[in-house]
Amino acid sequence: MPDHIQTSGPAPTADESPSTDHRVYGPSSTPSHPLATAPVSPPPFSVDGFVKEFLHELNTNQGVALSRSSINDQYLALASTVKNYLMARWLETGRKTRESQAKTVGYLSAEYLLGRQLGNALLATDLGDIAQRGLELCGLDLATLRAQEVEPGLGNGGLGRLAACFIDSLATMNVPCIGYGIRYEYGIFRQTFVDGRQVEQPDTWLALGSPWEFPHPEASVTVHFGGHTEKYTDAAGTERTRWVPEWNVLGVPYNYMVPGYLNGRVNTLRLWSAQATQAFDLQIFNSGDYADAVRAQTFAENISKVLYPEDSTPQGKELRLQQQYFFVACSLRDFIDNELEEGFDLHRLPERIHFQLNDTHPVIAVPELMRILVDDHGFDWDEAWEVTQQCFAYTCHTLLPEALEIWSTELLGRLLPRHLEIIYQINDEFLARVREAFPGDELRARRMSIIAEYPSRGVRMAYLATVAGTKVNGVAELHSQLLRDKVLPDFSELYPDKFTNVTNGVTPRRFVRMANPKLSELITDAIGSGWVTDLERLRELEPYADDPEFREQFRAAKAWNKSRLTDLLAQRDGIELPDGHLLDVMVKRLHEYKRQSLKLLHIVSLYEQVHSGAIAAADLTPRTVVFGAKAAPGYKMAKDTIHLINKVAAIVNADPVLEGRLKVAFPANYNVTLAEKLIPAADLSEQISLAGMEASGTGNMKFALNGALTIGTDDGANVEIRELVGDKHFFLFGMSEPEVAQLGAQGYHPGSYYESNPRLKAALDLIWSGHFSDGDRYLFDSVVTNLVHNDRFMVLADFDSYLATQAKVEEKYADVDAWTRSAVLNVARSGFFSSDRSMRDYLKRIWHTQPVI
Ligand code: 26W
Repeated sequence: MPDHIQTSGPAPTADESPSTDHRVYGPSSTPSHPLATAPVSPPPFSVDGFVKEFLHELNTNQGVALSRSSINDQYLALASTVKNYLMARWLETGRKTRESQAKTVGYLSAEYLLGRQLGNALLATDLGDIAQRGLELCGLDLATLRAQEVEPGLGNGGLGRLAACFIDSLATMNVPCIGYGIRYEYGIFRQTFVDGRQVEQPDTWLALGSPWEFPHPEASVTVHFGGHTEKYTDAAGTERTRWVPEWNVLGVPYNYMVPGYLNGRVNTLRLWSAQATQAFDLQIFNSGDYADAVRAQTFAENISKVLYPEDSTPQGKELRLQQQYFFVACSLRDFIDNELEEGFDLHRLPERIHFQLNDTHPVIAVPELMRILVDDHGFDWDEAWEVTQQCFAYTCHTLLPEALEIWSTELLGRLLPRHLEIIYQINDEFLARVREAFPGDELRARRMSIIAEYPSRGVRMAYLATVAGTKVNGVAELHSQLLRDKVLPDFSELYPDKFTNVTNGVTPRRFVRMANPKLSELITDAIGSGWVTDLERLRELEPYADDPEFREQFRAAKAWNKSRLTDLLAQRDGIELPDGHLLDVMVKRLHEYKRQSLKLLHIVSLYEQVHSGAIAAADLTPRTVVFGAKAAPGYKMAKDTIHLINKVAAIVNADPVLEGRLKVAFPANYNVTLAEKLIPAADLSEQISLAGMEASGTGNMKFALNGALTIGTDDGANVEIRELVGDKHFFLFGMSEPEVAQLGAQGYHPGSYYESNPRLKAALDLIWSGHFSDGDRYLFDSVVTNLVHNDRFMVLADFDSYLATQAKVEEKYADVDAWTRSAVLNVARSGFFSSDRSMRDYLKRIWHTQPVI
């Protein structure tokens, strides 16, 4: 911490300083001009109205004439035009929510994987056709302008995308919600491949302007860090504690629209950006040490500089904790100061807000609310705890023990000394309760303590969230069961009613209606358009599975999506997608538990079997395997696996024997925008994680809803997909979770599978031989050795079952009608996996609030 962080400067005089009391709203006297009192109205919903608005934005906002406008100018003007159609709704939503004093959902998430905004805004306002026509009349092409948008990649994977789907659903369901998060200057890295290796590039998503955000510096929040605490006696003679922080930063809110689908509601996503409280130290500057003069600024702004690209193993970095506390402190202050009426009695806070903790990342919000209530609002401890316990609920998104955050008491004590004190007091009272419930069971008390003593003293954030939250939920039935039985058994025993499940879901607006227009049209022609906001209506498609005409059109839609993908990958990655291939797709973060290596062993084995003459290339079902996966930069095994996949692809794709039979494609930089083109084109969805490892998965849902068949283990939400679509329409393979547990318990020896399975051995040996690495036997030695001698995620144990099931896939794919029938039934029976249904579950079981019509 630089020694000269500004805590307070000379106050500028009244006449030269803008008012900072942003809570003074509205004109100082009664407006008389009719327009000043008229409700804000959107531009005319017509082609002419649209063109007029667009040209106005281009000329006045972009400051260019159409004839001199760049594509980026045109895109920014288009974005502003669509925003203007949404603005009236946004303002009206704000007014209605404030007036209704309804309970709001505060979604606290360190990540939001939003995807491109323009297409979704056009869908929500039904402006698509008008915009298309209006732009044509201006000599412009909507698709070209849509392609100009850089997606905000403010998340790593599943957790971040789920947050984006959830806030879309809440807006569409007319539920008051504020999404709170961090406006990273750099989101998830842009992935490039150099000689098949992942190379990360910074994500400069803001470089060409970000038209969808509204900064409100006047509503900034000062966030404190460091320092110490001191006791004092207040006027009433009560002993109190004050925090004397050492440094602070400014949190500047950026508001983003979250438009509901065709319902006139626009909720808000408020992302915080860190700025120095004093941008620039003039004295130091004048003393000539320019670098030092701005050190404070850079230090402060580092807090929201970049997203941590890890999605499983926390690095325990101080900056990460600063990020977590920064956005949580801003959000709580913002809600209490700006969303509640002046003088609102905070004892009633639970009537107005329920904060959902998106994993452990925002859990520091619990001691922060206690600090605000006790230190700032004079509550006594029990009063404050009574309120705090009703304001939070916690969603766990993982089963990997190493993904559960534990913050060292050393770091917490240094950065947030008051919060550590509060956590200790919460823990003391909690352990007293445990000892009361389980007298004499000190081992249990030690096991359940929020403070871990071993290997070093740390705060178990998942335990703190469980103790403080009203509810704890997993994100799929199996996951929630494992949370109760294996991850938090002691807590499930102490608080049986606290544990619940809410199976994940995805928004049908972006991942069906927008991403798959051909299929959407077909569905709407058959059952009407109600399915977009009531996805269970897809059930009405079941009879059409037996309708040859419908199946034909269904195949035509899939073929259209495939040709659209072919064009995209050719232009984007120089990848040629062969025609008429079974499109076998595996897209998700690269992680050993997700077992991309199992998919790779399938490919290598097919290659080896053909070259050893065991099978004829001609007997292979023409298949293209498409991978999409980013690896956390520090995750070596994941990066080596990416390298190996690309090296195998190069050999397979250049092999004349396999020409037209087997192809491997690995487009770089898998993100939401690519997913929207890839998923609708897929035939086969790879969901092959080791049972008991994938909390839920959400890609699996998107594939099923877009008519791909799943090959998968009974893991996460795969179980519920299989139960709903039916065994005949799902390719189940591998061990179940209990079988995995049993094999693990009895001792798993991957080497024995290697030795006893010739086909498996041949495939592994081929990699080991250097065949895919120009003869270099060492390049991928670590990958193969890890599988044969360690194999934590039992790839070798599930190999046979996987390959046998892939053979069933080929068999079924040969029966076009049977395949299509199953694909239609997957769509028809996957309505449950709408994030609207997930929201209904949260509203009913956890948030106890309802839509405001
Ligand atoms: C601190 C590092 C870190 C960062 C992110 C640890 C863990 C995470 C996330 C919880 C990882 C994640 O994205 N989990 C995924 O969440 C999805 C939404 O619930 C699930 O569908 C996936 O199964 C789960 O892996």
